[in-house]
Amino acid sequence: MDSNVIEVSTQPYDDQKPGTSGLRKRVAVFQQANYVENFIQAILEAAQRPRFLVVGGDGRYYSEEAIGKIVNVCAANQVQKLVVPVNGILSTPAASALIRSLKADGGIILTASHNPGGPEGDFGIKYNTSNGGPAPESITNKIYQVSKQLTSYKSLLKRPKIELDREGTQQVAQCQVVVVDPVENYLELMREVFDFDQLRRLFQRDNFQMLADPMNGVVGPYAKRILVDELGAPEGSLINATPLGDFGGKHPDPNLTYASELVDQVKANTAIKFGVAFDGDGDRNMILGEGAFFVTPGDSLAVLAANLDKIKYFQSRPVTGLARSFPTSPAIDRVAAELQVKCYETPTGWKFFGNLMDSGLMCLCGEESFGTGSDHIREKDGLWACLAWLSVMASTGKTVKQLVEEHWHRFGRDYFCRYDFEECEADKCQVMMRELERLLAVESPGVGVAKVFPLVGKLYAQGKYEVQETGNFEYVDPVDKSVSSKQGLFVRFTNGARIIVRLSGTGSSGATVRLYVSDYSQKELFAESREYLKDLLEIAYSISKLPQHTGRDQPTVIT
Ligand code: VG1
Ligand code: CO
Repeated sequence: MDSNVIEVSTQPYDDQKPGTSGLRKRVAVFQQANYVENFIQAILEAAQRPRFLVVGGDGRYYSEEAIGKIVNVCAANQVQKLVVPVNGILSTPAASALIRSLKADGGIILTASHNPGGPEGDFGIKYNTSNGGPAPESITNKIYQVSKQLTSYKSLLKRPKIELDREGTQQVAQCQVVVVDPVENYLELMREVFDFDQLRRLFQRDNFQMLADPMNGVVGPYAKRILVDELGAPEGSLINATPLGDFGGKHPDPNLTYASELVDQVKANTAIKFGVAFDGDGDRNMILGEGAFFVTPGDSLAVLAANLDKIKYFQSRPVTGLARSFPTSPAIDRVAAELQVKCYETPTGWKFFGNLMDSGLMCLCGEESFGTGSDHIREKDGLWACLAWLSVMASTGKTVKQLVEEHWHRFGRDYFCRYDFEECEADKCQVMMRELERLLAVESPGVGVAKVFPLVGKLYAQGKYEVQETGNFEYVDPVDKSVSSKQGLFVRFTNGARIIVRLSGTGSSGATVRLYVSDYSQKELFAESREYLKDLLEIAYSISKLPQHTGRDQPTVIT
């Protein structure tokens, strides 16, 4: 072994199991002795010793310390090249783009996405593979296995100090650390995907103004460079555009609750025709029209799917297929049917889209959790969604509201609502899920004996809803045939309405229950969403006994 490298003995931690999108915990957890080093050692071993990695993140509190530790462990493990953005700040989509364009073996992304940051907040580490996408379950499971058995990690004898405040190359033992501009590569990609001249003309129109809110997350510098410097939006088009380690004390989650500053400003100023907010690491987006007209993520995805011909990137390639996560509203399925392409239904989490894209089966996908993206990279992409909407508006001359309402007239409307019950007691949620599983996804009592589904055929809300099917969602990856089971308990009704209950895999303390309901109408297009879904929400409460189990009868966040 290299005389500069030592083995540091360590105790394994038993909680380093990556969730929906990497390992996310309170900062204090990551600050424990060797916690970061152990996890990085486990990644490098599980990912079969990558040689060239991109390392960066949303700039949240503890990022710089973590990057120092990562450089040390990587250099000691014979990683030969690390590309790090200035100040370690790199949006998740930009990281995906950079891994792909540099042909790196993968990337280590430091983010807890939309979770609050700061000393009391969350931190996170996620591994992405050479396609630029989150590591599949086969790798994340292995990381967890390795982490539980780890007795030592490799370190340089002399822990390195690296300068992240400017571009340049530094040598750390055998490893070359290259500090790069965080935006440049991503900007180049956006230039290929969108018609920047067309977007510039949109910003020159007298009657067009937009407001973008990066919520003090990583998107600030990207929005400034692309929207303002390149496309000519006035400086005042951005709020909260400086990345802050604690997001200014805010919860950087772009929804109607946490992005209320944007909502209020767009509502108050009718000159603003388009509003958009991004999450901490820049992969989520919320779209608003004039008067803060809210576009649900499911509708946003469907409208974009129906308008892909307005986006330069898609003008030279066929629409191969579409996809959405299981709980996402089926609005996009109706567009797929019209385009005569398949719409894949995957479990929650972007990692399930990668194989479909890599195999050319699908090129546009999204999740109900404000995630939209295409196969230009392998992560969801907030700024891409913003530029995609602007392109559709520029090309059609229509407002956000017109685009959405015309879509409903054409395809019918999918009403969707998600209730989040955050930080519930974990034990009680486990009991609820177990009981619900017994009711909805009964195991067969024995070989050759048919399963019994007690709710099937039952009528609810004076016969308005009849249960057609219940179960726990299971996904077989069409490419590698891997099976992911228990991805969400569901009740499907004969009219297509659905109720889904699952536990979040991104929280850092307690348990978060997510309840999703959706229904569809071809005739009633303008009802208030929660009103339209009132009966279903009541049915969901009564079947799941959620209030009795969790002691909550009101969600913390409604989408
Ligand atoms: C949530 C969302 C999921 C999303 C994930 C990561 O997961 O529901 O759709 O992919 O966050 O998003 P969960 O397990 O808490 O429901 V992000 O912006 O953190 O990368
Ligand atoms: Co995110």
